[in-house]
Amino acid sequence: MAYKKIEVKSLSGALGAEVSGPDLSKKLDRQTFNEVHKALLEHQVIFFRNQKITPQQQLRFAKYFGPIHEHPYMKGMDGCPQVLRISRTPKDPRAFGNAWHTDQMFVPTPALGTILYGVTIPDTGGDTCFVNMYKAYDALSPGMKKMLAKVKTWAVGDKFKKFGGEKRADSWKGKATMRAKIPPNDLQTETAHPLIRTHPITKRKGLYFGSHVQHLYDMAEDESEAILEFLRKHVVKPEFTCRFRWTEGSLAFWDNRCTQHYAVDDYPGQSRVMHRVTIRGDRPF
Ligand SMILES: O=C(O)CCC(=O)C(=O)O
Ligand SMILES: [Fe+2]
Repeated sequence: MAYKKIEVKSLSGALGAEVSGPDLSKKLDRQTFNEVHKALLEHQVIFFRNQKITPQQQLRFAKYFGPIHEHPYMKGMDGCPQVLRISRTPKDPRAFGNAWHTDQMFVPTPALGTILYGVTIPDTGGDTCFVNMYKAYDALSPGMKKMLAKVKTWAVGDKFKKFGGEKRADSWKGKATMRAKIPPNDLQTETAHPLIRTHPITKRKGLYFGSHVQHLYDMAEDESEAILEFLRKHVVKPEFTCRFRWTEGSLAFWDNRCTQHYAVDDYPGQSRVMHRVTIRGDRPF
C-alpha cells in the first residue's frame, strides 16, 4: 500500500519518520488511519508537527489503535484521568523517563504504544531519543541470538535498584506537578517477559528490555548483570537510534514493542510539559 493520504519522511537511517497530512484534532477516516498505522509499523516511531489538540482529542486519536492503558503508578489529569501530564519545572529534581526504557514493561500486558504531545517545550534541550530494538537484535551474532533465545527478564514497576529501592510514591511526594499513586493490591507490577520478543503484527524479532528490568530470570546476579550491561551498551549504538527535537504542538507516537526511548534531561532552569496517553498491549511472546 503506497501512502496517499499522508506524507512520510524518515528521520534517520535507524528508525523514526515525520508524518504530515492528518489534522489530529479531527476524526480520521479509515484510509488515513490505515496509513498512519502502516507508517508506525514501518518506522517504529512517528512524529507529527503543528498539531493543536485537546487531551480529549489526543485520547480519541489513541483509541483508534486500541483501548487505553492507564499508568499503574502515576496519576492522570484531573477530569481526564487517562491522560498523564508529564511536567518538569526547574524545582523538580527528576525528569520522568530519563533512562532507556520501554513503557510499563513491568505488567503482564505492557503498553503497545505511547502518544506524547508537546505542550511547553524548552528553548533548548528536552529532546527524546529512540532505539530500534529490531536492528539491535539483528546485529547480534548467531551465537549470541541462540544463547539469548530462551532468556526471560524480570521487570519491576517500583523500588528500582538504581534509585536505592525508593518508592515512586515517596520520590514524587510533595511535587507541585506530577503525582504518583499506589496501584491496587491485585494489580501485578512485577513480571517475567521474553528477552527476545516477536512483534505480534510484523512478526519481526527484537530485543525487549529497558530500565525496569532488574535482572535476568533464573540467573545469578553477576551473570545477569554482565549480559545486561553488554546489551545496554549494544542497543544504544548511534546506528540504532534517532533523536527528536520537540516544538510546541509536536506529537510522537512510538511502538513500545520494538523500541526504547529516553527523555533527555538537559534543560536546567526551564520547564517542559507534555500530555501522554498509552495504548493497551498484549502479552509479549
Ligand atoms: O518526556 C519524554 O520525552 C518521554 C517520557 C517518557 O518516558 C514517556 O512518556 O513514556
Ligand atoms: Fe516512557
